[in-house]
Amino acid sequence: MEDRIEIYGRGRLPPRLETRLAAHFTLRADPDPFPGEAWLARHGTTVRGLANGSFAPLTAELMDRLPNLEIISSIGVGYDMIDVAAAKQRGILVTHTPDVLNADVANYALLLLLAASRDLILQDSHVRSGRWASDGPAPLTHTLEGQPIGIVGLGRIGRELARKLEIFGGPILYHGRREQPEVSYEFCPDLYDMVGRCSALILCLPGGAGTDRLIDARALDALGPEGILVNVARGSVVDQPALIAALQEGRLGRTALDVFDDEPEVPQALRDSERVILSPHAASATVETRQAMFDLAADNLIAYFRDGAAHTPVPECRA
Ligand code: NAP
Ligand code: 8YV
Repeated sequence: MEDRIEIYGRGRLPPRLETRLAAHFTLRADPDPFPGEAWLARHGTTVRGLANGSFAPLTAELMDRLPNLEIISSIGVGYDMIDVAAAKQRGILVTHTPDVLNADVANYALLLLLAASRDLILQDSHVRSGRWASDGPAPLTHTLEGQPIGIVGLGRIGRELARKLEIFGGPILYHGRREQPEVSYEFCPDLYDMVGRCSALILCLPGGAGTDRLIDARALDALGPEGILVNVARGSVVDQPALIAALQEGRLGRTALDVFDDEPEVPQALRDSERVILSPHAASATVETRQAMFDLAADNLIAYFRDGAAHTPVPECRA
């Protein structure tokens, strides 16, 4: 029965996922995340599942063109690009890939923090450019040892990161919508108060309407001219123009960014700044973790159509 079910492969799906899906379903792939009329006319009414390999918005309008859609399986833990309320209204289940990427994303946040605090990119260019030989050593940097570090969003990834940050021996503070009594880190209900006490701030919270521009000019000023901002969450949680202004005016020390407002576009001002480390949304991008994400995305579709229940629905879609 399974092999007659049609799955819409939205965006560029990795070969591993395509192969898994093709073994169980009829795959109707379209690399363009906004399918054209010809594709919709051929497949729009027959696809029952969707494997989402795109960061482009998945809107109510698109769902309306897929009237027999039952499940959207997203590759990744963040699902701010999917209109989950619209999906729920239409009886469509949304799943994501939590947990399997916690360690690698936390490791990457740590890597970005260390690289920013020790000016790793500048040290590298100091050697390559010959300035080491001509001018002597690069300027001194600042230590992370004993420094207070703040995390916004102490969830699955944030907690894994906090555990890793313990090696520096400084206080670990966190901000979120609620205190988590089971952890030993200090809860700070006031974001600005916490940021003002930290040498570095790491963002691990979801994107979307509830967190849009949470890190604004006031928060950046509270972090200050020696402060470091690391973002592995979503570009939308930071006021990007305010971030650029704070860097240009010397009101913020360093930033290391894996995510941006309008990916893959990155403003020239960020590209030009020596106090910025840039990364192309790569925090989960190891062979091992991506395989685990692709497999979980496939398993959600397989389990749903075989057993009627997926492994990892998003919280809004849990019974
Ligand atoms: P999670 O377990 O749901 O944790 C998210 C945390 O954010 C929760 O602890 C939540 O705490 C907090 N939060 C939610 N809304 C908030 C708000 N308005 N203000 C402050 N804190 C808020 O999610 P996760 O699995 O750790 O993933 C977190 C995010 O990381 C994803 O949604 C995604 O955007 C991003 N991510 C990025 C990459 C990458 O490649 N760069 C990879 C994976 C994930 P409270 O409920 O207490 O507020
Ligand atoms: C991407 C991420 O999903 O999980 C998330 O929320 O942002 C990343 O892991 C991944 O790059 C897309 O496949």
